[in-house]
Amino acid sequence: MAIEFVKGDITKQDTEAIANAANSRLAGGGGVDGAIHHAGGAEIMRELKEKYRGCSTGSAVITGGGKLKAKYVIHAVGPVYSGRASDAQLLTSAYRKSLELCTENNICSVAFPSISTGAYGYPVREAALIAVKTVGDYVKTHPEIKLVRFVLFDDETFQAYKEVYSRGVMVS
Ligand code: AR6
Repeated sequence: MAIEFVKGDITKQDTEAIANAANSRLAGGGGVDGAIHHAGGAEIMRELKEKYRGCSTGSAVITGGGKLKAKYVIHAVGPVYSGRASDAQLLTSAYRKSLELCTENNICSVAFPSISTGAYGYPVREAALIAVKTVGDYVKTHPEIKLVRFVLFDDETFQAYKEVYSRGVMVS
């Protein structure tokens, strides 16, 4: 099992699935969401509209990957940061549900962006702690997941995730 951290663009990843930082209307938008729909083509939105009527915050749904290298896209909906305790629960649950979808669909490798830390305003270090801990906890009991790669877009986010990981936060 490997957890990797790379600085880069999630749309270019060759993992079996990539996760999207979506909104609860599954309507597309800016940031990672815009980049994924742009690179993956209209097929992804078509499938979303056909199969789902939105997705609650803290949950996730799955579609094919369209023109992406990844075979699947997991559309995870993180919380808009509010400063309340529920933020952490909802962010944890968005990662956890995404990982459960991997297990259910026999997906062994998945790439995640830093969910909620762009337009949704979640402080990066707090979000990194949650992301790395939730992934670490899940893979401990789910050996079917062989690779989780965090793909971080900017230097500050990349450094925050690496630092959290190197401090051993995932070893609980
Ligand atoms: N690859 C990897 N990371 C990226 C990419 C990319 N191509 N592009 C941006 N990021 P955001 P959120 C980083 O705003 O906060 C959308 O409009 C970005 O720098 O994409 O969960 C949706 O439709 C940041 O570090 O997601 C929702 O309405 C991180 O990805 C809303 O934004 C997340 O930023 C979701 O907001």
